[in-house]
Amino acid sequence: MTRRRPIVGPLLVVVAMTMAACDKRAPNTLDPQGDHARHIAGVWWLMFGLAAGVYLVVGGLIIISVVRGRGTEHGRPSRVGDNAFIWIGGVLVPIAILALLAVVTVTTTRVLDTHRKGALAIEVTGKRWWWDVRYPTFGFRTANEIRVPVGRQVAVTLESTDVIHSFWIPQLAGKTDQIPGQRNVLRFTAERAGTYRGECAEYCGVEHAKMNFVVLAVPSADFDRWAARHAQPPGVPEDELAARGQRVFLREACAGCHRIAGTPADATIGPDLTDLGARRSIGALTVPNDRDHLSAWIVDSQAVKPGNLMPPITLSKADLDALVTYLESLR
Ligand code: HEC
Ligand SMILES: [Cu+2]
Repeated sequence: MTRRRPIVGPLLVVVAMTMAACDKRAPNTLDPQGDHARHIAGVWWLMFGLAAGVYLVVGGLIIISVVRGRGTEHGRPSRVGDNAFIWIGGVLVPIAILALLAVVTVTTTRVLDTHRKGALAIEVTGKRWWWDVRYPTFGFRTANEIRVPVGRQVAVTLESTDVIHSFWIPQLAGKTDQIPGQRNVLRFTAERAGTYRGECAEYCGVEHAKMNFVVLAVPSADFDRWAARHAQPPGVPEDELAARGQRVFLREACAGCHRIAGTPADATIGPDLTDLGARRSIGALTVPNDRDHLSAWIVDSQAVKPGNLMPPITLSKADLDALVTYLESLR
């Protein structure tokens, strides 16, 4: 009985993986919601089908040889010549399968690169360890949340200013490297509205695992409304506390690293905070964006995301309170 145990572990892993694949919330490459990911999933299924076919044929032949093999000991001649077997099974069939896959891969790659008319340009720069997002047509930038219109192609220009990152939205598009000094363009169309999780898919340093983002695919009209609103810088805060928070922001080191449109703060070392209040998370999906997490982040982001490039900042309780009120009012 004890000898069977070793199989339990691997079996549990397979069951867990199957369940994870069925979980709609998980970013699943086999649940494509965009043209790019759909084409890739198609190639995957073809490869899987061919591999499964080869497996079954080879497995079947092994079983036949085991069952019938003993008969040949008594001198009965083999019915299939050894040479024909090797030429067909070992040379022709593999060549045919690999040739088919090569053609399908090259054709798919070309389809993925097709530029459609009216595509929306977005520029995403990978940073240690967050994503700078710019909409050149509208002239604004944001971070870690990429809004795209459903049914319209987006052409995402991918760059990096430090190390190599890789941009991956499993349900919408395949991985594309972000390499310093090179611009790669990724084109995809979201087919259905939804929130899709994205990941950095290239190990890039200590906080690689906390370098995530979301793509919010919204109906075209909603996107246009959002874009028009975000093209306007936020006004002067009316609220007394928020106004004090703005003074704190401009007085402290914050303005040396961050940008808030419509204010003198114009640095790009850290994420643009112009629409911070509208963001769902802080620290590239590390913690939810609410007052408590934001305060904790400002005081000591190193405790939240160790090794990230924002230093701890000492503020009085009143200043911190005002600052958080100001930042949460930005949307
Ligand atoms: C030395 C540069 C630097 C200074 C100074 C700095 N930050 Fe940051 N900040 C960063 C970097 C880099 C990140 C991105 C961290 C990450 O996610 O890896 C960041 C992230 C943030 C975020 C999260 C944004 C998001 O969308 O994830 C907030 C909010 C923030 N900073 C506010 C502040 C405030 C307020 C101050 C001043 C009290 C400040 N920062 C000072 C560099 C800086
Ligand atoms: Cu990365």
